[in-house]
Amino acid sequence: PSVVESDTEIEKDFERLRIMNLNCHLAVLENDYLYHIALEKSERLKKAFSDVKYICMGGSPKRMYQFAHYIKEVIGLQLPIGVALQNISEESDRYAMYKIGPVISVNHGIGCPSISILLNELIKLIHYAGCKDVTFFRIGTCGGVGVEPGTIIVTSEAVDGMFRPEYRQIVLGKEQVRKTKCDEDLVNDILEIGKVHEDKDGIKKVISGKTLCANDFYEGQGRLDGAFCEYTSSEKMDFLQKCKENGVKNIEMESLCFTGLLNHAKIRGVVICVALVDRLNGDQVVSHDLNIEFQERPFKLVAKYIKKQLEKN
Ligand code: R2B
Ligand code: URA
Repeated sequence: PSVVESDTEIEKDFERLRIMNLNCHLAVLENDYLYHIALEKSERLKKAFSDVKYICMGGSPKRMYQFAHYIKEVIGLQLPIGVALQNISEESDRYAMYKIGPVISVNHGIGCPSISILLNELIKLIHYAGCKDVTFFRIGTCGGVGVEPGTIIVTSEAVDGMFRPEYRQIVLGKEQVRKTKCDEDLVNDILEIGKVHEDKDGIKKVISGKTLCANDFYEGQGRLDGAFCEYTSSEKMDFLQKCKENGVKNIEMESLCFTGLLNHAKIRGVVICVALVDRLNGDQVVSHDLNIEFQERPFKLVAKYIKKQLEKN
């Protein structure tokens, strides 16, 4: 291409980035290695990922491998004979990522720093690949607040430990604040699917409410069973009661960053978590078969949504 043409391309790219509140420096970055997912800005990347519409994220690599297989069956995607689902990011050994037609299934690890790195690289990936109208899902687990274990909570808004609906990050010595609402239409669509399929197809109760996002599993979530605890059992219960009064239905560890970054980039996203425990009744999460069945519930809900959307288009 002539210099004039490529200058125009850079200008267009700059404008696209600016509109999405993304980093305009990316427009002039010749090489970009997405280190933690082991992918590189290239024509090859564009070809391989331009059809992506849904990015499903969850904590554990094993669960997201299972989700990849599950969604493959639900949307009826056929792989060529002898070809298995491959972990695209195997080389990085940080995240495990699978592509199933227009769907990406990827694990984000635990906590905001871990999901933040992945979101940065995925947002760059969909920008470089020129993907349109991408929807992000976090399908995870949580502790419920006054909800029965097995209930699915669709986050309306994420709040921090002070009940502020804000994702705060220190950038260059200053606090940067981003809003943390989930996409309202998307929340309602998911709730509607929940209503239609309640008690059928392995989907049980689906509710919506605020999600408290903590930076820790133990003290950060007011547990009495961590290595550290400098509060009483009744102080813990007072706090959980306060959560309830503030409309908090569940506690987990990534929703602030997930909603904060996606909102800022004007990308649609929703957090859907299954409660493994009701924190009003205890702290211990035990691993048992029922837990595995619980963890499949958000899969089923999201798969139904994706299938329905694909059938529409
Ligand atoms: C839910 O479960 C994990 C902690 O056990 C964490 O990633 C979360 O948000
Ligand atoms: N994940 C959390 O962060 N908290 C819980 O109580 C359960 C799962």
